[in-house]
Amino acid sequence: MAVNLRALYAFAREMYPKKNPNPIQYGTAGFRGDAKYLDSVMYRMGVLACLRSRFLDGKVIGVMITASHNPEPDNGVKLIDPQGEMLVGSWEEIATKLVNVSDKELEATVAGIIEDLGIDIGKKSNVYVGMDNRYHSPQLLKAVCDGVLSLKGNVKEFGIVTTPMMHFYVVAQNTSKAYGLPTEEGYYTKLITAFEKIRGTKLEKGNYKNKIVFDGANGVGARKMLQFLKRMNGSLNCEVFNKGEGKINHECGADFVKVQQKPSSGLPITEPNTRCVSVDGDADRVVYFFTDENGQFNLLDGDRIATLIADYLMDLVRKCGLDLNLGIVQTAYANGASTDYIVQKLKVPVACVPTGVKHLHHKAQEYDIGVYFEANGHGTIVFSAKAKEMIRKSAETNESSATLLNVIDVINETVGDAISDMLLIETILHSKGWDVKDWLNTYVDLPNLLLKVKVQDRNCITTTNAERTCVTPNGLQEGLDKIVANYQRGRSFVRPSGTEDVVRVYAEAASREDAELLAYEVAALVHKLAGGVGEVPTLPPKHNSHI
Ligand code: G16
Repeated sequence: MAVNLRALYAFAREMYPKKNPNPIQYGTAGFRGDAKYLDSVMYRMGVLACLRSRFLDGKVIGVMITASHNPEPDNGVKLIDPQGEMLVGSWEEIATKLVNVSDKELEATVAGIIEDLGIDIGKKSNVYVGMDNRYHSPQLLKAVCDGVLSLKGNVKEFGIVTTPMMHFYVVAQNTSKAYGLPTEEGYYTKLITAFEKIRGTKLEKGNYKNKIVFDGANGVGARKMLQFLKRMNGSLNCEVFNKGEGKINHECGADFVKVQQKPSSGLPITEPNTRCVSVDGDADRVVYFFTDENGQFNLLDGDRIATLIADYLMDLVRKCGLDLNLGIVQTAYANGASTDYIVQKLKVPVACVPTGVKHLHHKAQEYDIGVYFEANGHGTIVFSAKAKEMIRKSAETNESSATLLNVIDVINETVGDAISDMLLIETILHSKGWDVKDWLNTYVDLPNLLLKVKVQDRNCITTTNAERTCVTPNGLQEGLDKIVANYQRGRSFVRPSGTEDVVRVYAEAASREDAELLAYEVAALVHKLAGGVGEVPTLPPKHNSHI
């Protein structure tokens, strides 16, 4: 097939000229930024996805247009590798190079990539594209498609989907449909069938009540949850709010609830202890929360989800009589109390890796059953091929193994999937006869706080030891250590965000007051040593938990 690389430059110059003068990086989860600069980035990612597919003998590569938890006016793009994983690290570097060259250099850069990697440009190329419901997404989707078409690749559009649905479609197609059908119906059918099989007809048990309130973050998750419910025949009693009437992620959604440590707005909750679930803008993260009879807000975040799931799975595996090892993967954001609980009570191996599900996913694959969750609610469970085979065989004679097989089908193993995670959590709470209070009672979180600090260049902060130790700028880690030493059970770390132009500061301590003091002391130090912009962060005068 003759592919004319000259067409690349013509397309770029006429339709998708590069407007952003500042360099942009493939970050924690792809490129993110103000949508007005992203046309050229999308076009070039279409080109790259096409090349990657050819490099991998025509395997389907996914492209998801979303800025996930970021507010408007941001948008972004993530590439999905054939097994539903995030794009491999070595291609992240290629992606960064490709989006930063000038329009004139595009043709030569693409020719260089083809030559360096020995890509056979005559091979087939297949790219799947989907988008969230931000108003600029359709225009950006067209740019991705044009990128693929300019290299004569095949492109299939999936319209408005959640990020995990795109991951599902990619792996379903690449496994010749063994994972499921690569369609919206295929996705719903797989998850709902498994969920309803486990749940049976008795919808309430012990303290478990079949009633949840769903906060859709005004994103795509709300629409898809409504589609789930249409097909569920009442097996889950769920009311959906923040369906798109307001701005995406604005005062709602999983990130807001986790960071602000308060309920989303737009949820008419009158009954105390109502089980509420919040997803983010593209529905790849989930957290639970409730307000008790004393008006106290309680958060059940990714750490709680990981421990609940690990406990349930270990019990089930024991009943199956199978010799399978299970491990949990966390990041530095994991609450110290959750890690203690995993080590001391669950007695499960626990690993700590840098932020980003791409890191957690790979580590989790080292176990027969790997449970990974970031504290922000982003995560899933992966089962090795060996584990699945053993469970499948055992299911012929063992009822628990048959249940475990269905549990595997409720899970979207490719990446964090807020709705799939929620169905699994509901399955577990139902099976244990638990409500949110029983779940909360498993351990007591250390009070904690997350702050953002604006600096001139966040990349001046570099870290090691799974982001728990700061390498540069000079003196920051030493200063941080001195501050932390003054707090009982104090722990703090700083790192540059890979999705927003900020430095993140995390702090936890024995009391809420101390956690807040510690966070602001560290934030002020970052501001001083890392080129802070604007006011020095200071503790608000009447500090409470809703900072
Ligand atoms: C993305 C990543 C997550 C990460 C989050 C925040 O989430 O997929 O793994 O925890 O960004 O990253 P950072 O602290 O580097 O900004 P999402 O939901 O925005 O795609």
